[in-house]
Amino acid sequence: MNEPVKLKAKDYKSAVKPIWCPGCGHFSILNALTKAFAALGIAKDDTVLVSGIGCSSRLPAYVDSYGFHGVHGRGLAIAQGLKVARPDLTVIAMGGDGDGFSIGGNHFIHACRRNVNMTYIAMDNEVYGMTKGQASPTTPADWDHSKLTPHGPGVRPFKPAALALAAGAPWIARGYSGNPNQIAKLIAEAIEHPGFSFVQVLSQCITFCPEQTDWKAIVNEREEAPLVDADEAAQLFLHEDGFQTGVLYNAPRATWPPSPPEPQSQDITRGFCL
Ligand SMILES: Cc1ncc(C[n+]2csc(CCOP(=O)(O)OP(=O)(O)O)c2C)c(N)n1
Ligand code: SF4
Repeated sequence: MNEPVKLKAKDYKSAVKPIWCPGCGHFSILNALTKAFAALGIAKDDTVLVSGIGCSSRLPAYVDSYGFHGVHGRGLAIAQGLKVARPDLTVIAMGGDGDGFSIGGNHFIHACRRNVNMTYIAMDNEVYGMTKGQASPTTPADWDHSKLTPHGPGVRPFKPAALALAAGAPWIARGYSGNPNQIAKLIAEAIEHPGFSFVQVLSQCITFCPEQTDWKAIVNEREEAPLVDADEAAQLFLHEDGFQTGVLYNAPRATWPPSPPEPQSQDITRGFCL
């Protein structure tokens, strides 16, 4: 990481005021991200936030760093390319569950597999908020609030942590928008992790899923240390309820691209007849 700077969380906010609905969970993630930046002393000029499209993907506009509001589902592709070209930068991609697990699902699994040294924050409200409340890949099968799926989508929701693990993600965490201090810690750890770090944040959409205020009673902080064994993590991610928070899995592995080999000193006399 580059030389730390001394700034307060509020110094990382841009002049653009968020247009999220009052009570939207995404506010917490914005606050947590700027807190994490202040804690790590992140230099604004060395930081790039990349997003797709959605309410969540508006976030880079609200932070005073470099930003790229990309194309729906393609934030991770842009972010990985950027990090490979400019490994000196702190690169963070973000977006919603629709953006990341539906149209961007392919990029998500390959980003986990590739393991470029960057962070991805999935702002998961289990719904397409921006387009007025359709079911997403993480919507419960019986969620019957949308006219498009009056009896619920009827399809088993994705388990993002299990998917990330199966695809090879070396570092997996989960936060909740009701606990911004915890999200700030998770994001700071994610940035410091030497590889692809995936933070799923359960972020309530108060407008289309007001019932998500009930999450407060269900979410629980995992007390155990992060798992390092992939088999144990698979057991956890396949069988848990999806509401445990904290760093859940931490098993660093070689990043991509591999470091170029050190230049070898060459014996220039070889091959010459002296
Ligand atoms: C290629 C393309 N397809 C569809 C859309 C329409 N669209 C915009 S945002 C969005 C879903 C956003 O949902 P999510 O990513 O979960 O974020 P949220 O708004 O809930 O934060 C969709 C389908 C689009 N902009 N581009
Ligand atoms: S529609 Fe939902 S996700 Fe979008 S700003 Fe409003 S509360 Fe947030």
